[in-house]
Amino acid sequence: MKKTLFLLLPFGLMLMACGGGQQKADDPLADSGRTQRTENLLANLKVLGDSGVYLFGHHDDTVYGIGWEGDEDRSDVKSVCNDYPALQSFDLGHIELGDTANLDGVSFNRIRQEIIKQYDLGGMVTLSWHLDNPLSGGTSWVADSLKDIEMNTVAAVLEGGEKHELFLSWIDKVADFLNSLETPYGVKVPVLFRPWHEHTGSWFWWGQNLCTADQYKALWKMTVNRLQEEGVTNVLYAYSPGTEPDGDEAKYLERYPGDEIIDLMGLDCYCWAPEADTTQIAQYAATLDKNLAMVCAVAKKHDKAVALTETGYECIKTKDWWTATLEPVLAKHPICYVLVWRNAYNRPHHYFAPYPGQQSAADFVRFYNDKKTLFLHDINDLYLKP
Ligand code: BMA
Repeated sequence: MKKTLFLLLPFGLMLMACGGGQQKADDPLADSGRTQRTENLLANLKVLGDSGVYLFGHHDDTVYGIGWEGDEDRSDVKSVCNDYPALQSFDLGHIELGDTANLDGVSFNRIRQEIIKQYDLGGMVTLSWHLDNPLSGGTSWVADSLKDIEMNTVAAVLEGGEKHELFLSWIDKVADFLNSLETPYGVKVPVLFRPWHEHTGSWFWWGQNLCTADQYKALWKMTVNRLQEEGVTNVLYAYSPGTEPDGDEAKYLERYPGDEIIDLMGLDCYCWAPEADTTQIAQYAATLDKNLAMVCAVAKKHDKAVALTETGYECIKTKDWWTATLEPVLAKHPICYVLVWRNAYNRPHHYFAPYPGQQSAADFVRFYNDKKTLFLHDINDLYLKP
């Protein structure tokens, strides 16, 4: 363990140790209607941001990586630095269809198992939802051939729309999954849900040019209301636009669904620079810096947690990207976590974390050893009151 922030054993593990796994844990609701542990997680995320340290996260970290798929207890990140990310991320895309596996082929049973395991270890989980298009039958992504239909999808799922009932049944499938995130000792596992992301661009059917601001906000309200009606008490909500607001607070907030809905404000920002293109890498760093400065200032005004909800350099084409590009920008902003996207087993050249032998692996270990980055060994429980 390189840095110790939280010293207590996870509550679940304590009960398992002394109760033989049979005893039910106390899982009280806070005044907000959410579980106390969910509120504690939010409070801890704010403390992290204010403390100048941040969790490191990786999407689909423990379910596949470069050259492997479905192994137990494996992670490309762990293979490089001997520690798991403090934050795990998974996607619920295709849960709405009633499928047993998500759009990237990971079974929902396995995702549930990984979420509960991560909770037992005191770490955090975030969930995205690349759901299909209920009107066109296409994917989350806008296809030119379907554009006319996709332009009307958000309107169609709102109250009065032709797909409203179908869509509520899709949200109910998400609710069933969230409600099923319960440990054997009866604790609902808190997670951060991040639907309707990158809406400031126009590549998803809920994107900027595909619906009005009011429709987008109504989509959020409908989602959260329905999940609440379905008894979901273990979820925090993240708002994560892309970089299109370009540092402009008003643009960032144009479609913000409201303080009563959102718990964490974020930003998705990627580096797609070709090999050795130092100019483009520097542009990424400048864009990240500018946007994070604005998002952190807005989050402070709204008293929200704040994070870099998605980032990464596809194929990590420079040896020192972690400590020369990413870390210096993150050090300037009070974020509570950074999440890099997946190491796809099914899509060549689509990876964002190092694996053994990858050219940035040694630099990633330096990033790991930096006092500001928190991995699983660095935290003990994000669900206890800070
Ligand atoms: C995208 C890509 C896709 C993937 C989707 C959901 O950014 O990684 O290949 O299907 O996320 O994980």
